[in-house]
Amino acid sequence: MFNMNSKGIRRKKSSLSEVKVAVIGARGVGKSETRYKHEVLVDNEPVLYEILDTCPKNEDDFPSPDTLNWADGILLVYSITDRRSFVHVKKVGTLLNDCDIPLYLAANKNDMVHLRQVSAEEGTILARDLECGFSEVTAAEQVGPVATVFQDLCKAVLAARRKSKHSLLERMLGAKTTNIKLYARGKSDSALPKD
Ligand SMILES: Nc1nc2c(ncn2[C@@H]2O[C@H](COP(=O)(O)OP(=O)(O)OP(=O)(O)O)[C@@H](O)[C@H]2O)c(=O)[nH]1
Ligand SMILES: [Mg+2]
Repeated sequence: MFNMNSKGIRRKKSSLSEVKVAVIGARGVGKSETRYKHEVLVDNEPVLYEILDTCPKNEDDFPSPDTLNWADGILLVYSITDRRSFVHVKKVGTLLNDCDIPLYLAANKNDMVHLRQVSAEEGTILARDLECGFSEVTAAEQVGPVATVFQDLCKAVLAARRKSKHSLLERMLGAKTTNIKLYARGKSDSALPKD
């Protein structure tokens, strides 16, 4: 019921936003390096995220329906030193674009510029096509930029949640008045004493 945050402050677990992130990418791009921390602040509110570190067996592996069902957001990772890993996330990202699931594109191994096969511009263009955030990081060395990646993705997930809640409310309020009356009668009926 209670959780301790990094500052040791006790709080109700229910007050925490939880975001599930699946990390998708070709083999060896550095996905497993992103697991160092599980809490970020979004608009000064702590958000706890759970990470699913996937491990594709084949190059053409697409995330499973179970993974997609589970995830609130997807972090697509490629390595700037591996063009095939870029082609992979491009393919997966393009297919996921119809699913309405928030994405973030991270280009890893930014320390290996001498072995660069994918330019920053290509990453920027793909992220623009996918309408998602993008940054180049060095997951193995830099903690801050990776935290920012999760922060941005969590922000996108929370915004998408608010939007779907809002459109649900709009649909409900926009429903026929008869439905609302029925609902109101149902409520008051059930509130009446039984005898
Ligand atoms: N130079 C450099 N190496 C990195 C970076 N991130 C990860 N690596 C190295 O890349 C290799 C693969 O990293 P992993 O995190 O195991 O990659 P993965 O995507 O989880 O790979 P699979 O689990 O096989 O799909 C390891 O040797 C890491 O140390 C980075 O930012 N820079
Ligand atoms: Mg791994």
